Amino acid sequence: MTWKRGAEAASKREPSSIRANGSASGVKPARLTLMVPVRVAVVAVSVLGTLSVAVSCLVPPPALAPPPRVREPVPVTPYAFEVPPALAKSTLLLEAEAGSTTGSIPEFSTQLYTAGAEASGRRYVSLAPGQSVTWRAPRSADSVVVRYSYPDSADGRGKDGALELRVSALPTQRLPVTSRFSWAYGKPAWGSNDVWASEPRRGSPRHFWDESALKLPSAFAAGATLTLLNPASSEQTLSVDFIELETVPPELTAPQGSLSFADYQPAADGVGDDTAKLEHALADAAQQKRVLYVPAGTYHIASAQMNEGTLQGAGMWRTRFVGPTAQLRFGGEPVRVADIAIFGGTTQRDDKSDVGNAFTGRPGDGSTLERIWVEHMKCAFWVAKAGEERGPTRLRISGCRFRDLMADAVNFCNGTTDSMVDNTEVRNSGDDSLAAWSPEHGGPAGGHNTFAHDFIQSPWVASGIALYGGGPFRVIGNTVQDTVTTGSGIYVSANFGAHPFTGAVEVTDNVLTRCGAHESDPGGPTGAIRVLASDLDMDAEFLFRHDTVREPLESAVSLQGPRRMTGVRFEDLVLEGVPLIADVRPGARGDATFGRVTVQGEARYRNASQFLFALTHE
Ligand SMILES: [Ca+2]
Repeated sequence: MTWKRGAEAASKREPSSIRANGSASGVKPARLTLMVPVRVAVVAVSVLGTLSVAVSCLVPPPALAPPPRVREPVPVTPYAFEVPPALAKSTLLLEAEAGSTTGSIPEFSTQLYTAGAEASGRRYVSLAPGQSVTWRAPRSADSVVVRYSYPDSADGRGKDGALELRVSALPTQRLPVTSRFSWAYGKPAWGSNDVWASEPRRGSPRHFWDESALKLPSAFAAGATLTLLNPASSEQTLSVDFIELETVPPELTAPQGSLSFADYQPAADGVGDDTAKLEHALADAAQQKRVLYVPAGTYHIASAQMNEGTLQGAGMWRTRFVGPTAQLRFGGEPVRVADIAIFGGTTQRDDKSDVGNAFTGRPGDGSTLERIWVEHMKCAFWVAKAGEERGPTRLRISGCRFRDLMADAVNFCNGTTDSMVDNTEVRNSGDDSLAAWSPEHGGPAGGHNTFAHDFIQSPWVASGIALYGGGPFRVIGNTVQDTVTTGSGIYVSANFGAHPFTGAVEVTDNVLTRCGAHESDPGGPTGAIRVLASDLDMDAEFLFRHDTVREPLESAVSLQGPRRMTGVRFEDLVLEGVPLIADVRPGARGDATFGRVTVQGEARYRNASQFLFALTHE
């Protein structure tokens, strides 16, 4: 989320025990009288901590806890999109720590402000000059992506270097690396035009990692040896998180009857500005009702207007738009954009501007973004502008990869409805990877939105998938790994000035590995799944079904108030390496039910708000 945490969010109702208990909101005196001993009791439970919690698992909820509400079935309203099947991943990821290395491998760590906390698997390889890491390729490929951390310059502006890649008989390949797009410092100033400091002296380093992609001159076979070397001539010790192998799909040729961007004689060298020519070509193609085909090449653009029609590239490895402000700006009519990459140059997070987002504006109803690779931007797509544009309906984002961002990858905002992100990879986003936020100031609530079969890794701030009001929603078959801070794998939250939740929120068949956070905002440890009723009561159908939680940083599930939540149900949870199944935070109100939890090893429930919260496990 970009500016919801800023001035906008700060002006909203701050969750406080005074307000929650009614003394600031005109609740009848009789209720106040009741609340006084309850508040004392909650404090006592908090002090007693684990011991009191263990007892709470063995006895029925105290008489003061409200019984779970018997709910009427929620009417089922059809979604515009069927949930598609999960597509096979085209990439194979090999962790550096699983290779053989002449370097060193730091211990597993989730300690904030360390590179380990933000690494895949929380481990990586550190390579001094002359050191290397080697893998045996389990399959053939002709391209690599390496996730690395390169030391920042003393002035924070960043510096460049290179790794060497040696693959079987191929000539040694040079893989450029840089620290320009990673590294953020200090306390974030949410909502400002410069959220993170780039000055290393501010301390508290974050966002250590970046990626470098390289297409090789030819393929290597399964069993080939891949060695990544920090050259002896380097003066830097750097870190490698993983290498990813992929066979680049064949070049897509021009669709029959299409208009070719080549006819507009673009510079296509990544240097000369092609913005005006692209806008011209897009307008011509739309007017002629033809597809605009953009051949393989690198095109330097700024913000380019695309009002309607289709932009078809030759493939996300082949047709690449670049530039510090590279962007496609939509104008309200339906669009289709497919098989391109947009690589920006965003090094700071500006919460007051949509410059630095790969896509902006409002696409028309029924628009699609397919197989698009976005890197080094603020957001891939923050949909529509609050107060100016209502989000579209039936927007589908499919088969994309959004990596190395300063904020959310996708936010279905401002009343976006009946839309879906599916089979999309998000890595290293600087805020929620995929979110649906329905701010009251942004118009009507959004709903009937779906996140399905997405693969999310290492958001360096916030959550993998986050829902903020509105509904109904489906969150189905997604994978989230390695959240770091103020975040969960899946977060369902009534805050940030959102509309109330309505309808059914179905969270099904997701796998959350090493998710949650040791601390969060609002405070406290955070579960791999988090339900937060901080600003509004949550009175809808929240059904979590057959989700798998592995090795969370804290608990599998955390439930937090101070507003009331009802209708929260977990069924068929599968838990591995989870000592704490549910963590009901002090002051939480409402109820939740856990049915058929499968646990490997010992696990327990903790209810630190047992006088206000009914926790039932069947
Ligand atoms: Ca790793």
